Amino acid sequence: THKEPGAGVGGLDTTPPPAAPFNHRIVSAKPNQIRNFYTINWQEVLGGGRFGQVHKCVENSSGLTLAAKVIKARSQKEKEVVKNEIQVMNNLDHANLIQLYAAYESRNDIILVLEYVGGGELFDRIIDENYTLMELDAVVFIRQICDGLQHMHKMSVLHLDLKPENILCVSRVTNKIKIIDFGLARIYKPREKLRVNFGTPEFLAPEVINYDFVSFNTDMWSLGVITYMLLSGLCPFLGDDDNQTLNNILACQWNFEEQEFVDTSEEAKDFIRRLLIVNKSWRMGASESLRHPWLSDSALHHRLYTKKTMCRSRRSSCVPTTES
Ligand code: PIT
Repeated sequence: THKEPGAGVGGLDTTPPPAAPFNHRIVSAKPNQIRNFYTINWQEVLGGGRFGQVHKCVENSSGLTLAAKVIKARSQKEKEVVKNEIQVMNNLDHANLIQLYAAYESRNDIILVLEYVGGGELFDRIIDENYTLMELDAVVFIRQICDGLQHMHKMSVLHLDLKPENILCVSRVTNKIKIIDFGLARIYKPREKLRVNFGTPEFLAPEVINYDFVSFNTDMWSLGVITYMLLSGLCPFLGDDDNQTLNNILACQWNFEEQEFVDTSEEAKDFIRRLLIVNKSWRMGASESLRHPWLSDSALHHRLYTKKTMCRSRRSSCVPTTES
């Protein structure tokens, strides 16, 4: 069969995922009724997030398949939060970042019409017993997350809620991904502190727990946690309860002692060690991460390809907390 350029034998597939089937758009929330323009499939739920469900939908005029995220927002204050999300997405034109197509505002909610991606959450791949995840797959996933983060950070945007649930696979057969959920994202303001609801503490950076300044490298901590989870199926800081988890994070208490890491390359471990650091200014940035040998050394990638180093555990001890 025909091979894509960049996907040579034993080489790393570095081709970007398919772009959205529309040009980047500057969106504002329209007061029109969405059902005059789109047919939303209320039966088909693509995923749930903190603020509502995502459904498959079709634009009537073009036949384009899209995704509609319904966000409950009654008060003016709640609506402003969603409009911030729209503003952030207006700045982000990149194949690894889900694209916004339109937005509709009504009395009780704002509906975001988004690029459709049908491969499910990366989280489900981590825990899927039937899917053999290799270290080289993790390289391919993490590279793309870094590419997306590099673009966001270049545009001065912080994501601040990176976790495997917010990484979508383009399809079940390729390792292409797109980052979603910009509900907590914001333009970087030096000295800004962040108050977030402690829904899933496993992914929080120490500076977020401490209510200290957040920065680009706050996202890089999350990247370290995701990398650790992809390679092992384990959660680096998970304790017996939320309190213990938070303590583990603040004490930066984590290790590679689990048997899941026996075959993991030294480069992969070094990559994680340079991200899971309490002092955020010592962590690698997105561009630096892309230059790290684990993501850039083709000889290493060839070795991983021939050795077929598996990410050993298929089961994650990070059970997602059901979100309201
Ligand atoms: C899809 C498929 C899917 C989920 C989404 C899109 C969600 C996207 C999304 C959610 C957000 C946001 C931006 C994008 O701010 O399963 O095509 O909360």
